[in-house]
Amino acid sequence: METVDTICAISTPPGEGGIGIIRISGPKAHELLFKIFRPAKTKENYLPRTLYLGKITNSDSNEKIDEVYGVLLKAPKTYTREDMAEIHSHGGFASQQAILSLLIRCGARLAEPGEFTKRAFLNGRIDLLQAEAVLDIIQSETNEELRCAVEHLEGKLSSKINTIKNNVKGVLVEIEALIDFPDEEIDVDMEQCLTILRRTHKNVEKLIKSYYEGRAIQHGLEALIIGKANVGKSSLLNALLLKEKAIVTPLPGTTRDLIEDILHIKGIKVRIVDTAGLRKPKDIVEQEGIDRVKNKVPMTDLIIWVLDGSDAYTSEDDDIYTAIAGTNILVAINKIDLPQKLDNTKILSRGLEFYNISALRGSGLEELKNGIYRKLMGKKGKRASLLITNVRHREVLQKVYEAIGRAINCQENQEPVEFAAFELREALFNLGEITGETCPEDILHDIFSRFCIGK
Ligand SMILES: Nc1nc2c(ncn2[C@@H]2O[C@H](COP(=O)(O)OP(=O)(O)OP(=O)(O)O)[C@@H](O)[C@H]2O)c(=O)[nH]1
Ligand SMILES: [Mg+2]
Repeated sequence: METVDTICAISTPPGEGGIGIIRISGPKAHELLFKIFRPAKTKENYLPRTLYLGKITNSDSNEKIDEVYGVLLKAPKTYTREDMAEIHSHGGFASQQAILSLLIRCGARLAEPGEFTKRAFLNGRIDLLQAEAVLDIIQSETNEELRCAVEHLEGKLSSKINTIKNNVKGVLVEIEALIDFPDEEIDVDMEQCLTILRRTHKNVEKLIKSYYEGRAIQHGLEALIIGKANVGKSSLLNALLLKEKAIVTPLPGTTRDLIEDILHIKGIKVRIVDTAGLRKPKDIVEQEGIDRVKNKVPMTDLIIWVLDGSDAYTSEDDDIYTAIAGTNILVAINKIDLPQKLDNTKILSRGLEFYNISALRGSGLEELKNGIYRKLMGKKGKRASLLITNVRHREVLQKVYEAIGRAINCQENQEPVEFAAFELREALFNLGEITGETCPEDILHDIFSRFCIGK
């Protein structure tokens, strides 16, 4: 892929910084650098990947703009596989803007969002999955998210997708031989083809299923703190967050609205939501608060049901259980620092997992957090080896899954092989969309426009 123009952009974040880096990529990258960069010591040959001290000067006015390092990077061993150059200037707004303006005046074009990475993709250095991983790395907030994105950038997911693609292609080649040479005695082991398809079908399914876990790592899951008034729900929220997010008072009915914040547990983001105590409402504000909680119950990922260990179990608690029964529940018995009055037979008989805590003293919270993690991530507590985190990948894989499934059916029902071949071609086309080989231009545009300028 030949790119004609040379692009430039400020690649470090806007604002004041120790240094700021301007990147240039394209056939004229080196020429443009030397139009504005005066090295302190001129050399006959400038080595690539070496920092040279010098000044950026406006050759028209001879005005000096900044003292910088200039770096040359030679194609094809660069991020974009094109000739590149970098200017490491002082990280001030005026200096960087002035350098950028000079470059543009000399013939460079301001890069579009993600255009450096797009060129790396178009020039075949990385596939589309890896390009998307670059964006995920930039946007990672937790270690687990980062680990997942780095794995994708390293090409682990690409290689998994390629294995699936090669298996489908292998079977398709066999079947197409039958279609192309119907009169010849071609020896195709249909049983073996079916075995390969069934195994591939399973592998695609596993990847699709990993999306839930992947999404949990990337976008977070929600846990709703629910219970009677005054049992210590807001105190629990504050204790988990280690800050006074919600108002706590000895008065029942303190919390009216939903109050939420993000908690990181073992690398996953959990949106913890404190709610109004569930009781007979005393006014319309409280009624509205309670309605909001009840509406949220069916949609949440986990309910943390808080009970007051220093108080008796009442019919109000039974009403709460009726409202949440059947959801993913974990019980926190709070106020264990006080003499205990709670009879927990109903908790035990319903087989609910419970933790004794004191939100006030901070005791039992680590165990509770581990419980929250396990409940959210399913019983296994150990993540799948490779995760899908991107909804685009999941949707395309779903199509692949269905197409392979239909191909298997055609074979099992001994329908004409043309039918299975049609489905497998469809699956291959979709797999190519994931890695970028057959990805339509508008989807590519969509993906790269989510990047920042300069990446
Ligand atoms: N001794 C003791 N008191 C606690 C504990 N947790 C909360 N409290 C007290 O219980 C009272 C109610 O606490 P909140 O956190 O406001 O209870 P809540 O469930 O949010 O109450 P509403 O918002 O009214 O539904 C406050 O006086 C807290 O200090 C605990 O672990 N031990
Ligand atoms: Mg409260």
